[in-house]
Amino acid sequence: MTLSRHILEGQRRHPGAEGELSVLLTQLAFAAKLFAHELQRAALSGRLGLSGDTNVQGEATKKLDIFGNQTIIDAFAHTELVGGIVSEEEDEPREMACGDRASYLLCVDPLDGSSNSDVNGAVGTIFGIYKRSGGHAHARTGTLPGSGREQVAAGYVLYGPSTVFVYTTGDGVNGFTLDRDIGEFMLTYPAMQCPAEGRYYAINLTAAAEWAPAVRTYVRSLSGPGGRARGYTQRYSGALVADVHRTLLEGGTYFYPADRKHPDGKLRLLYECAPLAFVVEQAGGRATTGDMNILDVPIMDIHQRVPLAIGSRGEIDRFDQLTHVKETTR
Ligand code: AFP
Repeated sequence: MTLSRHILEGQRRHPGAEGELSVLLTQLAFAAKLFAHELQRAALSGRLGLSGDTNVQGEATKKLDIFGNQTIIDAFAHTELVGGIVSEEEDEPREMACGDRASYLLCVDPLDGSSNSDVNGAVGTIFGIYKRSGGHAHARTGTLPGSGREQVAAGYVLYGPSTVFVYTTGDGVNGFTLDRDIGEFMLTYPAMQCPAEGRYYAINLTAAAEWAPAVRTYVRSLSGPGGRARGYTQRYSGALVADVHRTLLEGGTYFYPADRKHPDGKLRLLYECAPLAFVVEQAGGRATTGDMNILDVPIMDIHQRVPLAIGSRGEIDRFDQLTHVKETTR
């Protein structure tokens, strides 16, 4: 089963569909193939290292950040598929030429985990897709969506030993591995289900002293000798996509809580947390800020940050019980 056929069969289950979302997803897969090819060659073609610029969030950008961003933009130029692109690498939504007639808004982190790129570690691309809504806050992007619940599709690409494309359109989650010999993504992870419990937890412990007490208590319950006795073990790759992919397949949790340096959390809602929350929820897991479901967080700004705990339902439920907070929606 190729990705293209899978997308087409999904489209046929929606009789009113005009096929634009299908082409959009196929273009994302095309961009992923280009990016995978470039990542493989980056050390040889001189594309490793810093670009010399900083992005809107004050982070030093890598040459590959810029390549990844441009690859996505080029994949949608003149397609009339997306009115605009919200990207980690763009200060403002990038309005697309000929985007006036487009039906969709694309939110993307082209290169997640860029610090891994110089050491040949796993990196990713994350995407969330919304129907363009009325209003003209931005001519081609429309007004911002209300929350991540409005996503019509989302997914990620993991560039590791192999390249894996995982997506949902709200009808379950499926994963595809790139067969480089034939240039096609093939279905290798059908109907992905996040186990209800898991023994892996992924977290950067260096800011532990600055977390809210409930977060500290929960992580201590996983990380001390008691946690080890119950089979918990830590994995942290430095790339959200890689850690969430493991969590999806094997269960467990990924956390990035608020700390002094990141009072609202570090990760971005529109192109990191909300897309992954949609995927994980569709696979039976959950994602929370600690006091509300990530998919219900009102979107106020394109580069908005939120604290994130994401993964197995049982683990996230336990985390919520500890934080004594009730979610509005589960
Ligand atoms: P970039 O997308 O800017 O490379 O950031 C990576 C990331 O957002 C996420 O993928 C990692 O899990 C997290 O940051 C790592 O951050 P720390 O280095 O603070 O643990």
